[in-house]
Amino acid sequence: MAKTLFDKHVDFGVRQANPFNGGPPPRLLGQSHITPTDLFFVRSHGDVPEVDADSYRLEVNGRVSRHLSLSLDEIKNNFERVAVNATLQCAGNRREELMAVQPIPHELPWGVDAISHAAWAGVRLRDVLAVAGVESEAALNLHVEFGGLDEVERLNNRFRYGGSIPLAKGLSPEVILAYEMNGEPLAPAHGFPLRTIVPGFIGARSVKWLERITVQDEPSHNYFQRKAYRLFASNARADTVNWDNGMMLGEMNVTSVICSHTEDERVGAGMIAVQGYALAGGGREIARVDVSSDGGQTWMHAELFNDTNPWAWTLWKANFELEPGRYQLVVRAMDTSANTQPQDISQVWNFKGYMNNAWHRVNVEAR
Ligand SMILES: Nc1nc2c(c(=O)[nH]1)N[C@H]1C(S)=C(S)[C@@H](COP(=O)(O)O)O[C@H]1N2
Ligand SMILES: [Mo]
Repeated sequence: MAKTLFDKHVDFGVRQANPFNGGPPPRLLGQSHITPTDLFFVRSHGDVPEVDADSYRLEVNGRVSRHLSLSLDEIKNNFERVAVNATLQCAGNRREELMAVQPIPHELPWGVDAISHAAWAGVRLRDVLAVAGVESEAALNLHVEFGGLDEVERLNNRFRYGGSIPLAKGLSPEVILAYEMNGEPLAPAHGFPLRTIVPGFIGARSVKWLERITVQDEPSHNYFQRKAYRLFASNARADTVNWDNGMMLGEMNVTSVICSHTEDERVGAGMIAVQGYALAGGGREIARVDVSSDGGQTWMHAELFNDTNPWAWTLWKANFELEPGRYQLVVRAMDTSANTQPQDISQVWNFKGYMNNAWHRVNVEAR
């Protein structure tokens, strides 16, 4: 089949060519539990760096008792290979809906497409840290920073992409340094030759083109940890913001989305199948998905498709019998901690446009 930039599917929705960003058409996204690599969304803040696998080295430093410098072969041969199926979602997923509430300049208007699910394989971060002399007793209040090889320009500075997670999360077995995605070496756009996968956290912490791991006392001082990917109150604005007041984002919140239908779509009257995805953050799972065809006045339970993996999204489906007329389809989910989604999108607006998990609504007309 024909391919486009970076070997993506012909129907891949390119949102920006430089740096390359895009996602799959929602209808295709909701169809398979594993997102094929050529449809998997791409979120890159800088250009894709060209990395020579033969001379590549991963540095491990900071509060470790042994500094490491590992080649790709050493990583593959000296550590146990583990497989983790995990969903990545950008904190900016569904920003487009927030932008309709109030403009959010200079940010990508993601629809429901900044999310995908893959079968990753690599080595556990904690196994690498153990060789560097970091044990779980060290975890209290420490952080592990990931540095990427790609360069970004923000606020008149050029620097490399980076971010961090609490070391306690980093020592958890699901956090891996991945060299494989869906059975193949990582594609250049997805972080070749090595990236972190931090299941349950916002996508920003799954750092691509990983060159450095640093154990340290504080969260990363990188722009993407200290300014971007923070959640601010709804009255904060870009020009007056005190960046320290934002909440550093880590675990995702519970969300659900309709993928089978788009706004103002016309459908044939009769039986329609409404489908989509739901995702819980942290190690939580989706407990229930409710779907409505009357704007949220009455609800039915969707059928759930999941492989009982807490790091994976849940696909769902609900059938409705529609007479000719106008309908508002709505979905909302509940996770295993009984967290639910806010009803009103204006409640979740923030000037960076992150973490929109309001009820997802799609208006359709049946004829
Ligand atoms: N080095 C590096 N890592 C990065 C990014 C980046 O720009 N540079 N983007 C992050 C963000 S914001 C997201 S949502 C995920 C997206 O991963 P994907 O492009 O494989 O879908 O990568 C993260 N890792
Ligand atoms: Mo992101």
